[in-house]
Amino acid sequence: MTKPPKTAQTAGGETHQSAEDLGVDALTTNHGVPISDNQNSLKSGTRGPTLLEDFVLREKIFHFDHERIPERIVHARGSGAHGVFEATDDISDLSKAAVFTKGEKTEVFVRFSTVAGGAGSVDTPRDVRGFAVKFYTREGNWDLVGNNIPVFFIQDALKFPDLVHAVKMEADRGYPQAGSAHDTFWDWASLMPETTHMLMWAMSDRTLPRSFRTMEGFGVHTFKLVNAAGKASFVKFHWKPRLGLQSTIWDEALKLQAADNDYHRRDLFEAIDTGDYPQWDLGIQVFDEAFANAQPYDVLDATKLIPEDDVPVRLIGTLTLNRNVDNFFAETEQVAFLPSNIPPGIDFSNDPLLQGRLFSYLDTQNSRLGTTNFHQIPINAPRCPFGNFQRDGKMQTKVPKGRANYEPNSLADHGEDGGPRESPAIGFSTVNAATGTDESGDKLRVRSESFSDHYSQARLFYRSQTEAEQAHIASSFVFELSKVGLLEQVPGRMVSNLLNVDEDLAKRVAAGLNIPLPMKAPAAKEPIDMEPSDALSIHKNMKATLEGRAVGVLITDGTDADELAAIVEKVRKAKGKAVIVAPKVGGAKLSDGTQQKADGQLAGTPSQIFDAVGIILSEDGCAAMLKEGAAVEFVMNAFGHLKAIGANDAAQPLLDKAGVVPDDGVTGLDSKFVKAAAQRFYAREPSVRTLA
Ligand code: HDE
Repeated sequence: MTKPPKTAQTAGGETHQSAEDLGVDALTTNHGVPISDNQNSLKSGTRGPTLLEDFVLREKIFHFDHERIPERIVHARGSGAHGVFEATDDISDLSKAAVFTKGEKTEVFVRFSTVAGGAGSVDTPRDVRGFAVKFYTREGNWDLVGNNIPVFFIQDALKFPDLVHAVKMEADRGYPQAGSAHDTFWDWASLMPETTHMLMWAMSDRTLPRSFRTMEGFGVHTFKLVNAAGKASFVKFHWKPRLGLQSTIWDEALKLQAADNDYHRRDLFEAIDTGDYPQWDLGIQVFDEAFANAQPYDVLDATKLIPEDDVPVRLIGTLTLNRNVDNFFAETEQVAFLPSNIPPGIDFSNDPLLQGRLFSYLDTQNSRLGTTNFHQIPINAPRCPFGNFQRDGKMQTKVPKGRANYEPNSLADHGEDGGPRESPAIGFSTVNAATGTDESGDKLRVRSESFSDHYSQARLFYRSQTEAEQAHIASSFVFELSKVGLLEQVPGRMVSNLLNVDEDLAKRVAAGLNIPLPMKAPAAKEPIDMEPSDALSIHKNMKATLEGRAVGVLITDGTDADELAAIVEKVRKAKGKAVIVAPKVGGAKLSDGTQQKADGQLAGTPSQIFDAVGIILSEDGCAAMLKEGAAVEFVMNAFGHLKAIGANDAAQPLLDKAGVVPDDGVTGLDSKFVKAAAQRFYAREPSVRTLA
């Protein structure tokens, strides 16, 4: 809070007391004038009109009226956190960037986001997640502005506004607020075969992450690393979550929207707040031009990935998020990521999507943050010294001294400060290595022939999934295309594209929609079969650990105190979080007469927010729960969402009423439960819902 000046002597010699002298933090106007009354506006008489003279009122309302800034055109809803990146491997042979010096610790700020929804939308729609990292390196900021999917919908930046218009709420009706299950998205996507690969990812459980902490991140584009000798290599960046991959399933994601709109934001904040710091390893796939030229796809095409089996991911550092923001607006809202922020040692490739981004982000910050001086906002300012001759502009907060605002200058010859100078030895210089593309310089509005295969990698993705994952993909296409209302031509057109990916998938989707199988769409280039890759599956990259997972334990009056204590201890020992749920938040009276407080009230703490549930009831408690819809749903949804259920004998009638059928995931409260709680039981799924 701004403090008014200290005690001062007036010309007449009397002393004025400041608020500080009175031992209070004075509330002042923005210009430092102490405010005596923050409850009442200035009126003419006790019941008269408010006076224009009231500068306290006017300033307060004026500022309030302008508290909001335009939300991001995409990725409006996000959650951010501070952290540190530590380089753990020596890659000086590949890059001279200081951020990669083994042992170097660099401060970072990370913002995760959904793409289509507005800032106030929900956390769990089916949507791509942004994974943007700002490294405040000692050679300037490096912003790796990626997503949780390694490829993108389009190949050329010119199509981005069309993609975004099609996926965001429809222009006339203003809905849906988030998510792609509507006419205009599928109309556009089905007319754009290059979207097919990313659509496979979007329709998979990748777009339903369990937590930001359990998703991968990708730089998407091919970048370059440049070493001290100026030698360039191609590189793809990956973030690998230490907790392994985990996703929810669609019914659960839908129910999470009802249970907690802030599910991911809360999860991230609470994890950091309790010292359970999320971590990712930074991985690189490095390759040279000879490799690039030998692939059946173009490494400059952002709709293509490089299979990890072809170029293994090498881990070179660790990201730890260890501090929540102090203020959401000042930090998470005002952070401005720029893919064009890049330090010496890293460089761009000619990916036409990346090239377009280099302009867009700088431009958008001006309309969002209102000034070209947005880099001076604390969350955006480099941590290393920085300076140049750019001057003035709105919201200029720096007060440069002297006359040096141009370059070259000879002011130093005159004993004045001449200002900073360019430094060829350490400064960023664009690497001139060939990139395998036509760089003849002819002006051509074309798409390279090498970008024309839209289906091989979509097929690769589908065929790399487990059976359960394939069923989820087919079912998502059915769900989304079933939401296409007025444009009857769209679902068939989409299925005709899918016939190029995999005939079985196309048939499943057509059957799920109950439409005839259309003719295969002509492909610009016939797809080829690529070797399936385990890295593309979530299920093959999950970790059977309770770390980062939460177990909801339902109790009632009469619950056995020892049984409860034992299960809480087991979960805690396995590094999980036990959350006690009871009909009343004040808790329940346990068998030993003690009052056990609850972490959540049953009606507001449904099982979809947990990874597994324990049900520990007394006989009377169970009888009461049989008449409690929220208790029946607690169990029924845990079962339907393929989670482990550990229950004591007295809870059996509730399990029966909820339709629980014994399987490996339904256990007693022994250590079998703790093991089961770290998994999902996908084999159960065909018995609880019809999948395409
Ligand atoms: Fe973005 N994107 N994007 N994007 N993007 C924005 O920048 C844009 C693309 C991504 O947490 C905007 O500051 C164009 C790919 C993330 O603040 C905007 C193109 C990838 C974020 C913009 C793309 C991304 C954004 C909106 C095609 C993954 C959120 C506000 C050429 C590699 C960053 C803003 C944050 C945000 C433009 C394509 C990721 C409008 C023109 C590909 C994670 O400038």
